[in-house]
Amino acid sequence: MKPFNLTAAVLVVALVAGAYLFGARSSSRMAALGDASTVAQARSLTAAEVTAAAQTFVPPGKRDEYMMFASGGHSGQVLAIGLPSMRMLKVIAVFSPESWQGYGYGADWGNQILDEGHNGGPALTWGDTHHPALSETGGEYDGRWLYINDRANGRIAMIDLRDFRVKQILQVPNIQTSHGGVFATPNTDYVHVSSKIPMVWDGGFAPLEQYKERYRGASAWLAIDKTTGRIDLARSFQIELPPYSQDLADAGKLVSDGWGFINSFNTEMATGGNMEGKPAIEAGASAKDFDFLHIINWKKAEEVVKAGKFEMKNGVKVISLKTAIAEGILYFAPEPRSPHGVDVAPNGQYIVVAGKLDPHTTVYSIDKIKKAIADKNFEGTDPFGVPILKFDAVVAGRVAVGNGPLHTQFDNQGYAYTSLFVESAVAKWSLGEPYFKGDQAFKLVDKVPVHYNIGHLATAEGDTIRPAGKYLVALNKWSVDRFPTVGPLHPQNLQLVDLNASKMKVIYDMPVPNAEPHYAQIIRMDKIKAWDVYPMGTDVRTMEKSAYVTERGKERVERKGNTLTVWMTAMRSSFRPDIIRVKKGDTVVLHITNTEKQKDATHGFAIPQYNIQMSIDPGETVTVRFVANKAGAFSHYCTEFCSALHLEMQGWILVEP
Ligand code: RUQ
Ligand code: CUA
Repeated sequence: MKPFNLTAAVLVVALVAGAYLFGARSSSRMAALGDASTVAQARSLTAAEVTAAAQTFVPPGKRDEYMMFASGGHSGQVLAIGLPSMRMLKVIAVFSPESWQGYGYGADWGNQILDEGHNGGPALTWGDTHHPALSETGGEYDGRWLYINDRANGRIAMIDLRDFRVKQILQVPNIQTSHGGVFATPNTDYVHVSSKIPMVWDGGFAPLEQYKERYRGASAWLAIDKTTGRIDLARSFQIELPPYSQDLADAGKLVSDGWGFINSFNTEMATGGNMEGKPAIEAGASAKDFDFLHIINWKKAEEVVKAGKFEMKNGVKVISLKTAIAEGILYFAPEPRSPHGVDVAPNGQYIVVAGKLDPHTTVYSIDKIKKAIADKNFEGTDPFGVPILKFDAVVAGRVAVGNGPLHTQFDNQGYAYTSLFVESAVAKWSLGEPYFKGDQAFKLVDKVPVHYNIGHLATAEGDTIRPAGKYLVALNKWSVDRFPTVGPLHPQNLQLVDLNASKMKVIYDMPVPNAEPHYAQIIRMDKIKAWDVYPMGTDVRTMEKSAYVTERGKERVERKGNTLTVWMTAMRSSFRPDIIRVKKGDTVVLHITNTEKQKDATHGFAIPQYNIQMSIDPGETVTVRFVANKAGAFSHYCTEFCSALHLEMQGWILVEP
C-alpha cells in the first residue's frame, strides 16, 4: 500500500464525496473536505482506504440501503446487518433462549415456540442455523417472512418480518439433521429442506451394516400458508431419497420453475469406522469420481400427491423412491466428486455446481436437462434404480475458477461469483447465453483475495430473478490476524466486497463476535415493512388480539383455588398492580399488557430468583405462568431503561410461606 499522499487524497476524497456523499457539490461542502484530508493524513489512511470508508460510511441518522439476514450458526440465532455500513441491527432469537428479548425466560410465546421443536426427547435449547431463505413473490424477495434450518436437529423456523420474531419451529419428520435448503420456491408455495445424513425412518435404529437397506434421505417440500407464512405440514410432502449425504439445494426459477436441485456426496455410502478396519468417512466418501446432482420435478410430485400416490410416514405424506422413479419425479446427473454448492442463475437456465475437490464450477442447463429426460438419454441407473442423465448431455460449461470452489452468487450483468475456500478468494466469471456469447462465455474475469477461508457468499438480492449487483459479502470462516486477539476463539470475519467497478474490491471487515454465519441473503431495505408498535393487546404468537389484553384502568386480580391470575398493565413508569400477593405453592399467571403507543417504549419484567425475564414491546400482551415455590419478598422490576423513572418501575411479588 502506498503511504497517503495529500494531493491524491484530496482528489480521491473530492471524487468520492461527489459520488457517494453529497450528490451535488457546493462550495461550503467542498471546503469541509479540507478537514477530511487532514484526518486521513493524521490516521495514515491510503487513498484506497479513504474511498472504501466513503463507500461504506452511513452518516449518523442516515440508513443503510440493504439488510442482510445471516445465519448465526451454532449460536442458534439469525443476525440482521445493515449494508453497506455492516452495522449489526438485530440478533433474532430463534433456536436458543435469549434474555434481552425475553425468549425462553418465562413468557408463554417463547417457551411454547422453543418447546414445539422437539420430538419427545430432551428439550432442545440450541440449534445450528445455516441457510436463511426470504419469502418470494414472482421470484423476488417480498420482505414478509424468513425461514431457516437447524442443521443439528432437522428443524425449521419461520420468522415474521413484521416484528422480527420467530413464530414457528417445526421438527421436520424423517429428517434428523438438515442441510439442503432452506430455499423458497419463486412464489413461496413451498420452502424446501433436505436431510444431511440419512436416518432410519421405521423404528429408529438399524446397524450401520444395513445402511443401504434401512437408512434413507428425504427431500421435504413444506407448504406455506400464504397469509400467515406458517408451514402447513398437512399440505406438505416428502420424497424418499437414497442414503447419500444430500447437500446444498436450490429452487428453479423462470425456465426452471417447478424444479429443485440437490447436491449429494458420499454416494459411496461410507459409514466410517476408522478404528474398526474401515476407511474414515472423509476417505470413504471421496472414492468415486462422480456424485449425483438430484433433479426433482416438484410440480409433478405435487400432482402425484394429489393423485394419492403416497404413504403417510411419521405424520407427513411421502412419495417413495419407487414411485418417484416411476413417475419421473427424480433424476440424477453426474457431478464431479464431492460437490457442495448448487445455485440457480437469475434467469433459471443455469445450475451451477461446485465441488471442493475439483477446481472447476460445472454449469448445467435446464434446457439440456429437459431434453435429456425427454430423450431418455441415460447412462444407466444408480443402485436404487434412479436414472442417471449423461453428463455431456446436460452440461453447458465448465469454468476453472481456482481451488476449493463452494458456493456461487450472481449479479445483474450476467456474472457469477464463486467462493474459493482453499484459495481464500472470490472468483468472478461470465455465464453463457443470453448473458455472454462464444468465447466470452464461461470465462474467469477477476479474482479478489478474502481473509480467510471463505464459505458462503451473498450478493444483494442475489437469489432472485433480479439481483442488484453492487455488493457482495464474503462469509469467511477464519479471521486469523484481521482483528486484535480476544482469546483463542476468534471472531468470524464478514467482508464487504464492492461490485460497482470491473475489479472487485474488499471495502470492509466486520468481526462477528457472537455467531458463525453460514449463509446470508441481502434484501433491499425498503422492502422491509416492520412494525414500530403492535396494535394494542397483540399476542405475538398469532399476531392477533390477545384474549388476555388488559386496558389501563381495568387491571384486576382473580383467585381460583390455588391459582392467582393477575391482569396487569405496564406504562412509564409503573406496573399495575405493583404488589402481587400469593401463598407459597400457588400457581401464578400474569397477563401483562404494555399499554404504550410510543415507538421504542418497551418494558421488561423480571422476577429475581425465579429465572423470569420478559421483554414487552409497546402494544404487546404477554403471559407468564409459574409456581411460587420459593417463599420471600421478591422485587420484580422493569429491565428496559424506559424512562427517567425507570428505576422506580418496580414492585413486589410477596410469596408468603
Ligand atoms: S454449507 S457447513 Cu452452507 Cu457451505 Cu453448511
Ligand atoms: Cu419500564 Cu424501565
